[in-house]
Amino acid sequence: MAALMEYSETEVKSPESENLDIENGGGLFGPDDDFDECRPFGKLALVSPSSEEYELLLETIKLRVEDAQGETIYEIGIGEGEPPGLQDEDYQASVATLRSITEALGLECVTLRERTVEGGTVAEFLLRQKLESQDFMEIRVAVVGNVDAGKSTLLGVLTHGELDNGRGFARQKLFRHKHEMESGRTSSVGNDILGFDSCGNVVNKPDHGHLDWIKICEDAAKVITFIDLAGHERYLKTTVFGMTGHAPDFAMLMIGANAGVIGMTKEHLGLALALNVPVFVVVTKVDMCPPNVLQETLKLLTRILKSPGCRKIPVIVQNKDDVICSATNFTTERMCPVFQVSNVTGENLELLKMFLNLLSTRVKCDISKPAEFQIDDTFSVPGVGTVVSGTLLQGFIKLNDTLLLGPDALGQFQPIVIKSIHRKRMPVKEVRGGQTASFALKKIKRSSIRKGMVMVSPRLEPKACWEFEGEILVLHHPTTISVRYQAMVHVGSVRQTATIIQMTSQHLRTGDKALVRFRFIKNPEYLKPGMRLVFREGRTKAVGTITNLFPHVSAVAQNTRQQRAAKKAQQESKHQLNPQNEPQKPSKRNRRSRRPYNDYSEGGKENVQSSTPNGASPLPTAAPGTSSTAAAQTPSIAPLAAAAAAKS
Ligand SMILES: Nc1nc2c(ncn2[C@@H]2O[C@H](COP(=O)(O)OP(=O)(O)OP(=O)(O)O)[C@@H](O)[C@H]2O)c(=O)[nH]1
Ligand SMILES: [Mg+2]
Repeated sequence: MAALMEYSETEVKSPESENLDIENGGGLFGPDDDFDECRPFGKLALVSPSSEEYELLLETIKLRVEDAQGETIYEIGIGEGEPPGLQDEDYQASVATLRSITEALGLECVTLRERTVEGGTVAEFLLRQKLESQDFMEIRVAVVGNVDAGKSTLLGVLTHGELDNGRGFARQKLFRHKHEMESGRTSSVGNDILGFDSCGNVVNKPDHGHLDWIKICEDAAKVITFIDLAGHERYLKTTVFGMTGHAPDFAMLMIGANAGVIGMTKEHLGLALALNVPVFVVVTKVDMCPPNVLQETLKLLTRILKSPGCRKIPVIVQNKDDVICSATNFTTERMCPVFQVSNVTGENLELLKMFLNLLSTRVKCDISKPAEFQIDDTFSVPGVGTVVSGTLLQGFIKLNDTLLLGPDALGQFQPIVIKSIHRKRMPVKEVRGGQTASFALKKIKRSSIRKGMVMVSPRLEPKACWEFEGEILVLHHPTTISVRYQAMVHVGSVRQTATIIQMTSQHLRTGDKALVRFRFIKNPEYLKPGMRLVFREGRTKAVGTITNLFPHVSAVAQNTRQQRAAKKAQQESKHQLNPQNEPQKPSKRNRRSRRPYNDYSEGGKENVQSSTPNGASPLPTAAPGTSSTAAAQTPSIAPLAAAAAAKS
């Protein structure tokens, strides 16, 4: 992620000079920031409120808890423009009022810390909704970092409560495949959960190394789902899918203290930044790292985080106070807490657990909107049938609901009934926006469902699209990107090769921005404007946002067997190569003789054919007197340019 990660030495201040004022949120918050909204009343507000004031306080706390999806951190003894601290009597009265309010609202009230300052006592309390045993808050944390950083090991240690031996003991519980066991390398998207009860205690109790997820979910008020990703470059495609398709709330970037910021570390950090996922860093293996090497690692990390490409404020977490401050201010996205732990000795793991317990959902999902569920995996369960798993992005789904599943290869959606619902292996009756779930579906074969499909409420009248427009920034490309360039597009759980069919610049180089129109090569997809996208192929990377969709016009046979056969016959008769932007897989024969994507020598150009669903050319019509081939070679960028100009 060159453009993102480039950092200039001159911009960077030494870590010592950046001694952050953690107590005051590291100087993060200007007067206009949300931070002040936390204290709309003076510091004496809770001392002896009138009944009106009491009602107002109750309403404010209720709103704050609802806003943060079920919990908030409340401070006592701090008021705007007043010196912090309450005298003992006032402090006790304030705590009593707070407890009475939390009781009335059905909240658990846990003291996080009490500090003595000049004006008296200041304290923070965690207010967390008491939930029924079936219900729990859910936070997803994607775990990224270079190979061997200790990602799977840390998750094994956190979720199973047993320390590692430094030789791969703890990670074994995380592996999904035999080859992962043998090589010790994660290659897929793994999952494990860590539950906290309403008082913040870990509820994971492994039984002979086995974790009972249902028991954890029943006992927990909050469940952290870790998405264990692969560090090896070879599995980057899967790691990007884990970051885009599993909708993480946070990214935990892991760095081996002795190895430092190497390999895929910057790549993964850049990915999290590009997707606007707040990052915190965990430096592992501090037990086996000489102090000077650890200092070097931290110094380089600090430098990278502060660089113009990242614009983060690193906070080295050393004690509980730092944890509370960084957790309270973490959602601002700019703050980046850095932990230093050992999976072998257990050093600082308690601080990390405390931080995880205080994380709260960053995205507010509207459950009043029509349901929209993105599928990230499919299974065939003996005795149950087809099961799909994924994230409910908005709305509400309950048992026996009928949703629309799609789009299929023709861009169509079919009604489907929800047979059963599971959240973290626990059978439930309903699932709300922001939660992950698995659904058993009636009368459908697993083979007809692919990752990237959605299940949505019929109220949405979903439309699939072959083409979409995105505003993209090229983070890295060795040469130039031009029209007809193909690469893998990741948007949510959609992962498919797409061709650039138009763009506002003739060529794009590293660091360039443009409005680009893409076309999927295989299937139409369900997308929405505003979604973040990653566009990559080898070392080429671009990120951006979807700005416009061009819906699939009609269900005219796009990829039917007959059409494929007809096209194949036509191609064979002409002994031509299959064009690169056809919305279908080339035949095996053509795949063998396929030329590189960027080989646009004459023969290739001549093969450009119309490929829109309704048979119209996806490119602008040729001006009178020019052949359609010529038009295809030099597509007009006028419509996009006009759109760009209008936008600016
Ligand atoms: N001494 C020591 N060894 C550790 C620590 N954490 C992990 N290890 C060891 O480091 C090795 C690599 O750990 P993994 O958990 O497999 O690393 P990973 O980041 O999951 O690697 P990939 O899945 O391949 O990306 C294992 O042998 C662990 O036992 C630690 O804190 N101290
Ligand atoms: Mg691993």
